[in-house]
Amino acid sequence: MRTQPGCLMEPAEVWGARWDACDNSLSRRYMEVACRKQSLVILAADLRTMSGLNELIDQVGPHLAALKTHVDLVDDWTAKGWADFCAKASSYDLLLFEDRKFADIGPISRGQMAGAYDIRSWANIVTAHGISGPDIVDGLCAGWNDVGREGGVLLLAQMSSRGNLLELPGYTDGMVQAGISNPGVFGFIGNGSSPDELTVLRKKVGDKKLIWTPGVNLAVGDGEMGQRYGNPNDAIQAGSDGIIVGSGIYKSSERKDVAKAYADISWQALLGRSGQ
Ligand code: S5P
Repeated sequence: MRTQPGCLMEPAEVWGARWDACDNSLSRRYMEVACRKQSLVILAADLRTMSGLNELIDQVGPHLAALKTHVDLVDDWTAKGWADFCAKASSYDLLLFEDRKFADIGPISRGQMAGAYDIRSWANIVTAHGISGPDIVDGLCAGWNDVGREGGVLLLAQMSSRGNLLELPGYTDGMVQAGISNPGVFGFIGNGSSPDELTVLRKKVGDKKLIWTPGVNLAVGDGEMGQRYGNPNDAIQAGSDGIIVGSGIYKSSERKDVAKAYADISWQALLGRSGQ
């Protein structure tokens, strides 16, 4: 197998069983990007102006593996401004992940991939809740198919926020069962604030799907309005394949250095894991 440019190790060697078992083409793309960038950091770019977003990505883009957006947060959104921003993200070798948290029935979710934001045309990955049943994944994939593209769905199996109802008995199991055999499922969202919960989720999921985790910050503990944070190294060690970090990076006065610190921690944790 060919070594990725800039990567000193083969993705298969670094990712081990995850690389061999994954059944969604984007999952391998992500694992390759992570090796090239030596980072498992997905930036939650939760800023509300296009200039702020562009400045942020220029500051930290080299240290990221993917970019997570909330397109409906942006006050001065325009189609042209967004297209330029997506092109900039691609120039930093980043997969684009719109955290839309779709939740409706399949046909409506398909339509919501279009609309004013036309998510299907630029996002590689989207999030979805499984509350409406497993067909939402097919609806979202049909949305990409409508414009001749392919993408992957991240199903929310756990959440990082206090008191969330995904903690009710049976929900996480149901979500994993619904998604584990669907090739349109890129992976699952797990609770980055709890290594114990992540260990349990990884056992349920096995190696076939990725787990990405929000609720990660170097300052562990309670955040604003019910958010909870765990340590990035602990999350990767417990089985997360990507740490979603927002305010831990964009609220820092040293964004570049902090992004690099998260990248280094995540990469070293992955290397430690593959050596186990
Ligand atoms: O359970 C979740 C799922 C998600 S996708 N908890 C979360 O916080 N998120 C998202 O991760 C949330 O929408 C936000 O964009 C990001 C966390 O941001 P931070 O500033 O707390 O790191």
